[in-house]
Parts: sequence; C-alpha cells; structure tokens
Amino acid sequence: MKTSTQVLKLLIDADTYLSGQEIAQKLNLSRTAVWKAINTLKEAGYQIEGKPRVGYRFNDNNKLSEAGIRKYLASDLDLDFEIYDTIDSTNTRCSQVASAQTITKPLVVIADTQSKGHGRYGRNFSSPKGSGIYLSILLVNTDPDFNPGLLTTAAAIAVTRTVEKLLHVDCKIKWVNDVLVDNKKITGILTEGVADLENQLLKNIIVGTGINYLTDPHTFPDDIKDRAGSLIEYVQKTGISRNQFIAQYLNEFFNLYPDYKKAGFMDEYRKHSNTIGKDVVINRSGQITTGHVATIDNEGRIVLSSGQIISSGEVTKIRGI
Ligand code: BT5
Repeated sequence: MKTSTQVLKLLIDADTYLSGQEIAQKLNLSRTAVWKAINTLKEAGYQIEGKPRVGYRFNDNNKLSEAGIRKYLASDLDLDFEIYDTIDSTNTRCSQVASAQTITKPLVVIADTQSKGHGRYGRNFSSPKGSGIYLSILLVNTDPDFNPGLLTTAAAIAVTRTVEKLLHVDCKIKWVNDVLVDNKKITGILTEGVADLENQLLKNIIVGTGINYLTDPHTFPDDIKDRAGSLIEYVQKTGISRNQFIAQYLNEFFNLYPDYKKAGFMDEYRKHSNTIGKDVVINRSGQITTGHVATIDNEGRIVLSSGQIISSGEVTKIRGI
C-alpha cells in the first residue's frame, strides 16, 4: 500500500484529529514522510483539515475513495475495487477485465464520470462528473440458469433499500429497472453477461448502476430533463457521502445476491411498483403490447390481466400517472 493510501485509511478510520506524530508512530514513518503524504492527498483532491497543534482530520468531501467505502462496508464482504476519475464506461471496463482474466472474487468498478455511459439498446446514460454514482459489479457466475431479469430486480431493491434507509425518502420502481423518486428516474440499472467462448456459458455477470446522487437537476440534457431526477435535495439534508451510500448499496446487493433466485424480495418489489394496476404500453423491440398490469410475478415478469406474461421490454407509457 502506498504511504499516502495508508495515511488516508488511518485518517478515515479515526474519524477525528490525529497528530503528525501519532500518524508517524502508527505507520512507522518519519514526520517528513507523513507531511509529504498529507500533501499528496490534498493535491489529489482529498480534503484533509490541518489544525495547528492538534493534527489532521479527513473530511469526506464527496471524493470517491476505496478507504472511504470500506469504512462502511460489511466486514464479511470480500471485494476488489477499481476507482477512476474518468472512464468510458464502468460496464465496459468490467467486460474488459472479464475477457482478459479469470477473477475469483467480485470486482467493483466506480467512476466519477463516464464518457460513454450506456443503458439498454446502446442508449446513452448521462454521467456528469463530481455528482453521480456510476458503479459496476463484476460477478463470477457458475449458474447455467442465470436469470438476468431477476438479478436486475434485486439490484433495484438494493438501491431502493439504500435510498430509503440513508436518505429517508420513498422510492418507486418502474418495471423493470428504473428507480424513481418524486416520480422521476434517479437510477438506471443495466445487467450484462460475459460469455465463455468455449462453452457459451455466462462466466461473468456485470450489474451496472447509475445514480443521480448530487446531480443538479438543471444540468440534465434537454432530452431527459422531464423524466430524470436527482437525490441532491435528500443528500444535502442528510449529509450522506457518496462513499457511504456506495458501501450501503453494496451491503444490500450482496445480502440479496446469494438467494436472488428464491425471489424473497418480490413482495417488497411489488409494493414499490408504480406499474401494477395500471394500463400500460409495452415496447418489445418495436412490438407494441397494451394491457392492464395484474401483477409482477416472482420471476420479475409482467402479468397482464389478459393472462399474457411479458419478461422483457420497456414500459413506455403508464396511464394515470
Ligand atoms: C438504464 O438504461 O437506465 C441503465 C443505465 C445504466 C447506467 C450504468 S452507469 C454505470 C454502468 N456503466 C454503464 O455504461 N452503464 C451502467 P435504459 O433503461 O436503457 O435507460 C436509458 C434512458 O434513460 C436514456 O435513453 C434516457 O432517456 C434516460 N437517461 C439517460 N441518462 C439518464 C440519467 N442520468 N438519469 C435518468 N435518466 C437517464
């Protein structure tokens, strides 16, 4: 571990002021090395407060960091992290890693901004810097009957639980993968599989989540500004950092993941659904279906009152909303 990373971890875990001497003793460093590490951290954008004769304290000023996330991560979670200031897409990075190597534990890739963040059907996902959470989890898959729809549903519940617990605001879920607050989309989720070329099994799964966390709603591009929303108002009220939110989301996700196929969260999903009981228009690759949504079943599929079951596609219109 780099000296500056060690110092950062110590300050984050301490949550209070540590004198230069204490840091030096704990890490077996010289005072000069501590001073240099503090400067390196400040230059990298970490807010380290220095008080004469008292010491240094880390201020979680919204800068993404592995140590800042690990502080709130469940202790039994064994994950690797890659954190970028800028990247094309965290999902793309995961698929590159999956193609280049065999991973043995989940890898979490996070970026402060994405130049080519994408959603389903190659659509753009707006990813401005310094405010959003763009995160992909690369999982090892050994299940030949992997169910991407249901895992996406579990991820939507993980986001919903995190938002409701930490930011104290209610969420709705628009089938299948959009989390809404105040009727606007604050999160999109994209699950992708990476096939093993030899046996065509999905050897890895990528669960990508984009969250408009501190995004200024006035900065949304014109084409989405009517539908996209931000959590900024609730984040500012509660003061929860991106690092803490990310850790809680990972805790929730990995709590659901081992048993996701048992669908124990589907009652919770149905309670949060803004789609059940509504007349909808569903677009499946250009094929349009209209109907009344009777329920969403334990596979995460829409059941229309006509009896028709729809497992994928997009709800383009919900009447009465
Ligand atoms: C999604 O697709 O909503 C899934 C988005 C997944 C993004 C994450 S970010 C981390 C990871 N890396 C990636 O490259 N992707 C994942 P879909 O259901 O197809 O919705 C896309 C549509 O949502 C767009 O066509 C816009 O209408 C709208 N949209 C784009 N950016 C948005 C934003 N920031 N907030 C809300 N809506 C947005």
